[in-house]
Amino acid sequence: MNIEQQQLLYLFELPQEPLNRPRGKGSVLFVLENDDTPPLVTTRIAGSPSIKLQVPERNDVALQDLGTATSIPIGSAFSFFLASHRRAAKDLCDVFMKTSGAKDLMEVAARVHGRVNESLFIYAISFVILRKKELQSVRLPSFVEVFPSRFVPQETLAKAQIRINRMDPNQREPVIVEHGLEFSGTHLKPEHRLSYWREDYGLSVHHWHWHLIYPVGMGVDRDRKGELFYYMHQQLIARYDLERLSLGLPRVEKLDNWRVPIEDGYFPKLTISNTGRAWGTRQDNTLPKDFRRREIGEFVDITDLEIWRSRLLDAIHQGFMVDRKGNKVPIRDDVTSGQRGIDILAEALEADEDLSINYPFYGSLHNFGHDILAFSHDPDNAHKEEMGVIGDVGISVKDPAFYRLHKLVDDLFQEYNVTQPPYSEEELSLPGITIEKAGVVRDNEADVLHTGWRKREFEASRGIEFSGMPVILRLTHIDHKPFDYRLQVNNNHRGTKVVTVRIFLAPKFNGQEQEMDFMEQRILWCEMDKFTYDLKPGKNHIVRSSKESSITNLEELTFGDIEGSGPGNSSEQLAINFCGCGWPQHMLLPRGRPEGMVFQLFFMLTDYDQDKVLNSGQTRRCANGVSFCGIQDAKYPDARPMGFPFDRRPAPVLSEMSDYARLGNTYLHDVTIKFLGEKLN
Ligand code: CUO
Repeated sequence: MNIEQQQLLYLFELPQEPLNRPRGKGSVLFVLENDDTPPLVTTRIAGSPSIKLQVPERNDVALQDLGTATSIPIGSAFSFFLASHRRAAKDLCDVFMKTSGAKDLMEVAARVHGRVNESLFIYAISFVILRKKELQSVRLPSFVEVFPSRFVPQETLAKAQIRINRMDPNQREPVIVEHGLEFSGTHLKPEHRLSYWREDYGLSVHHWHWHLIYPVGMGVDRDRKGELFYYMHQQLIARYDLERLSLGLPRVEKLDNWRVPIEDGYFPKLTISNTGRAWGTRQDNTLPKDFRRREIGEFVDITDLEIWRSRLLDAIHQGFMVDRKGNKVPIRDDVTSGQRGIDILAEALEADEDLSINYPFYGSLHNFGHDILAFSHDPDNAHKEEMGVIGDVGISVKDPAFYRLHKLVDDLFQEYNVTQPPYSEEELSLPGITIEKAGVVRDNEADVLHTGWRKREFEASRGIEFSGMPVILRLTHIDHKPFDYRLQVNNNHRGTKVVTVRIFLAPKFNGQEQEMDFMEQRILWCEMDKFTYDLKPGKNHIVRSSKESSITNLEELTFGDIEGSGPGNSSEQLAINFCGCGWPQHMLLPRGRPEGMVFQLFFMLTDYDQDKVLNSGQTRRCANGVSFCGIQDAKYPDARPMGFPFDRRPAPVLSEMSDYARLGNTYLHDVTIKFLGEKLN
């Protein structure tokens, strides 16, 4: 990252503060030509900023008229699920995309700063950085440090400011804000026992990044985008269910009846911005209502959602969709032609206005589902209340209703999946290759994995102004002890055989403590890792670290890491990490139970010659979290349908997991996960 690229990042700091406030811990000041406002130097910053970033006056025509980009009020919520907000994002991104190079983008963005909604501003600048070739080495700082008020209650942040106000003015030691196992509710309601998971910072960041890379309505049509929308969210729901079963809670139920009250409310206690505007709240047993927000020009009826769902189900069962001209378009997966029906279905269901095969007919079930839930407490703006967090792509995963909505979405995809022909035994096998043994090892102990609590620090003062004082947020989160997968594999071929190693995890028993059958367990298999391996002839011992997982992002990069002062600053980490997409590594394992909970690992080797995708092998840009995020500027690197082999119902000859396990290239193995709480070392 060169100096100009690094300077761009100061625009991510203090998104709600004017640019004449110092950034970079008081060392950097933007100086806008022809702006005579004196710098807002805070009381505790000694001396004046040493770096002055000169921003010349710009006469670009686009800067005079930002289109609808200024339509979202400053300080209010920005929602990618609202069509009008997506248009605003498109207009702003179009302006930023016309820049060339980091300096140009910095100057244009600095001129826009303060004129548009701050969440929209951060979204647009992130979007452009991820898409411009010349900015490919720019690393985005953690969303937690940019918007701390979305992770810690306003009350906690206000207390930090009060402490600062009372402190000796000469003190320079950072103020520590502990945010331990305090979440948005008490255990009086069983759902709140999962708050640590839903409100985990990494989960929110993952979801934010994913939608940044695969947005709707932004003219982004990446390889298998629709299928990835299905798969990433399917895996999110599966992992949520694993956590629920760990806690003895029933699996999440789909929200398929919009005409009965939603049992679980949500009160996040978080604020949208530094100005203290609160996210909307939802009482328990709120009845969803028609969405009539005149001020943003968005309207949808519950009946619309029901009609769209019914049309989508018709399409799934009839095997075709109807395009805008009335033509029938088949939606079966066809491996020979390369057509993936699931992409067509997903673009119509999510829905992307431009990519949907027939937006007026199939509507926008998922996006408006978010909106109806986000505004259920004030659907017509009678109370002038803000949307709930489920309307914000950055933190929607905190709300329990998110999972019920996405379970509904996933239910449609699963309905589609079971209409696909099952895999044949031949498609699942790999002659000549046998897994003799496979399992996991942690600290020299086999097949017992440990989870528990750990802490992680972020600089809250990068996102919020605390009189110039450094403020550190110390967050408690679930984590696990790293472990290795070990496989003993026989290659009976004469030469080397390249294989794809696929590893999944699922609970062995259901909520009634009965061993699950194939169809019950099928949608709970969580991808843990997927990688290629060159098997030499004869015996092979494969060792793979849990940290190398194909679904995870190793660590969130803080401002400090990027500047070179934080712990995550090894060059290896920066190289892998800079795109920031991927499931949080610390949430790779489900919690398990203190006494131990039995899960199953499923290992499968497939033929890389059939799995490989041309042109994808050469580039590794943004290849972390590849299974959920794909590879930037390249095709998705696995030709098989996502979730293979569990995306289809079983072949008649392979009706149970034990049948799958008797194929030589697979291995099913029990593993125990113990939750150690504070004792995790
Ligand atoms: Cu990710 Cu609904 O798509 O939140």
